Amino acid sequence: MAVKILATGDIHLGKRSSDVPEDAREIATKHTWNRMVDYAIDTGIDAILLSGDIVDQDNKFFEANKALETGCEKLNENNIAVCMVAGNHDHDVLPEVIKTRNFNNVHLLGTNGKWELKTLNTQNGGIQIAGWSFHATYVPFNPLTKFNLENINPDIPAIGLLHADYGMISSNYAPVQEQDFFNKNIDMWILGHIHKPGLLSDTQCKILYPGSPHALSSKESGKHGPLLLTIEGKNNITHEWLDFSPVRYEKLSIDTGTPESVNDIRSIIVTALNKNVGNIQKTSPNLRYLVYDIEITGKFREHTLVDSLQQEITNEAIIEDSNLTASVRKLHNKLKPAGAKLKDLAKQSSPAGILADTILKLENNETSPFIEDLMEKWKKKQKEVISAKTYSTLFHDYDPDNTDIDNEAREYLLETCNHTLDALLLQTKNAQS
Ligand SMILES: [Mn+2]
Repeated sequence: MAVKILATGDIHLGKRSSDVPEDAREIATKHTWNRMVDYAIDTGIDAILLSGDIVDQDNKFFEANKALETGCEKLNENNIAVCMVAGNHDHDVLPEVIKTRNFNNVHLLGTNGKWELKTLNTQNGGIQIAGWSFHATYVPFNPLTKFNLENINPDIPAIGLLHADYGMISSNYAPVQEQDFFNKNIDMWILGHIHKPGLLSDTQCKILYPGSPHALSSKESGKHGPLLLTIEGKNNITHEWLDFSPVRYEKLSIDTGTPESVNDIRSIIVTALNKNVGNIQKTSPNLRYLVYDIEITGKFREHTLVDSLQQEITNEAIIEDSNLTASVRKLHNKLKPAGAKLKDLAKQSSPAGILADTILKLENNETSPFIEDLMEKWKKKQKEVISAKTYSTLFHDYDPDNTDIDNEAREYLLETCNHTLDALLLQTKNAQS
């Protein structure tokens, strides 16, 4: 029989998904943790592996601790082993939780800055788990340079657990690179820290980010859930992602063509949304909330009219049935002014000409002193807003390390330039007529 394992990281127990109704029970990350525990018991999983940031020490501490403790208790009673390492968000609290109850089957590996190896003898075969835990919020060095486990049995499958910033030369969160994982006698590495799931390498050994099993914000788009590993032997470990997150964030780009009216745009959006929701529902029947970031492209006469549509569409749920609520978090207006010949306009030195030139440059990822100046101003303002006490609750999830600020600035500028050019051309037209 094969050894079956559930692996995940970054559950951030205590947190809730953003941009969904506050009162919904499923939006708390403990919901997905509980589901993992039940799934493990119901389907005969041999072990659960957790790669750090399981608990979020800044959020609902007691809820988080209780959920982890109750889950571990159930797993322990059912003889399902749990191996975990700590990350930057739970280096403090994880050892506390583990110490208080001291379950036989629950192991926190690699505390005190030392790599640790644990052999699990499951009823379906033995596996070795190597792990290293964060001991502080910041780990500005590569923990793999300290890897010194020499007692790994080369005949038994071995899995490594590490919270780390993959592909980085320098980082405050354990910078590691592909080759650092090689020649360690480990068959598969399960990493934590980055919430986007993915297979990072499959050359010498498999390296994976399971990602957050419960999508927390629009930055974590697409399918999210724990990894199911099936281990038939050292060179035969397969993985698949289970679709567990009750919340899913999606990005959707809709080409509206050359719509005649705002009503046209609205109906094109609703049709596209319905189709997309239908497709996702087919593969994810347990999904409860679907939150969209939509961008619309095409050519339209009166840009300003789209403002009210933006408000309207983001204000209420678009689809709401007993199982699923679909809503739009943001509608990015990427419509271009209809009738404006940007290349011709860009040759003029008029305000409209400067705007047209700026739009073309932003679209082609080029820059100019004007764009640089605007970007600097935008970034400065953005910083002020984010650090302002008044807005602190709005930005408590804001992670500057995980935000492409230049890209955000450019997108904002492009939208605003199109908007302004459209208004300007409309004014000129009205003045002439
Ligand atoms: Mn982390």
